[in-house]
Amino acid sequence: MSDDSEPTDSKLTLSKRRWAAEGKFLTGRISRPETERLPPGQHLVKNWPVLDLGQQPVIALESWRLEVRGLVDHPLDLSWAVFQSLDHTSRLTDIHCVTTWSRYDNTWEGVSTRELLDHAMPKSEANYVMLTSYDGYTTNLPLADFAAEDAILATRWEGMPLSRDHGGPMRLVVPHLYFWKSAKWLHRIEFLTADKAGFWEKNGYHMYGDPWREQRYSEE
Ligand SMILES: Nc1nc2c(c(=O)[nH]1)N[C@H]1C(S)=C(S)[C@@H](COP(=O)(O)O)O[C@H]1N2
Ligand SMILES: [Mo]
Repeated sequence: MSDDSEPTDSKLTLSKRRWAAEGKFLTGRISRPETERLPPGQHLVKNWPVLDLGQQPVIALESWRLEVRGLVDHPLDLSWAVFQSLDHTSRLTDIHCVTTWSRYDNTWEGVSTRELLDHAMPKSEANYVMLTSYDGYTTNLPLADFAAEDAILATRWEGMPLSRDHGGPMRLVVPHLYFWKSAKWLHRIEFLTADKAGFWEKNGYHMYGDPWREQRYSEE
C-alpha cells in the first residue's frame, strides 16, 4: 500500500471514485421520476390547446430561414431546403404547459438540437441560448437544456406537417421544461455567455421552468 493511500479507501469508495471519474450510470437522459409522469399541479388533456401571443405568422417555405448567431464557430443561415437536408430523426415526448395542462405521447419529426449543434459548433463561452420567433416571441434557456437528448427542431407531428397554429413550419420542442420554452415559428437561435430573459421570463415567469420543481413564476 502506498503512503498517500487513505485508510478510508475501501474497495467501494475506490469504485465510487472511479465511477465519478468515468461518469458511470450517466445516461445523458434528463431524469424524470417514472412513477410520477404527471408533474405536480398538472392535469392530463387529450386535445392539444393552442397558446400564443395571438399573431400566427404565415411563412412561405421559400422565404423561411433559420438563423444561428452569437458564440458559435459556424453562424448559419439555413433555407428550408438546406434544413431538410440535415439528418432527421423522431422523438416521442410529453408536453407540460404552465397553464396546467399536460399531453402525453406526442410524436415529433425533425432535426435534433444536437444535430444542429454539430453544425454550428458553439464556442466554450456559450452557456445560454436566446430563441426568437417569427411572431416576435423570445424565450431563453441554458445551452445544456437546449442540447437535451429529447429536444428537437420539429417540422412534423403525428406524421403530418406541423400546423401553423402549433408553430409550423418549424418549432422547438424541449420536453423537460414548461412548454413556453418551446418556441413556435422559430427563426433565430443566439448563443450567449450570460442568461437573458425572454418574453414570459420578463413577465413574471421563471428563468428556467422545470415542471417537476413547479418553477412556474419568477422568484422575485
Ligand atoms: N413563437 C411563439 N412560441 C411560443 C409561444 C408564442 O406565443 N409564440 N407561446 C408559448 C407558450 S406559452 C406555449 S404554452 C406553447 C404552446 O404551444 P401550442 O400552441 O402548440 O400548444 O408555445 C410556446 N411557444
Ligand atoms: Mo404557455
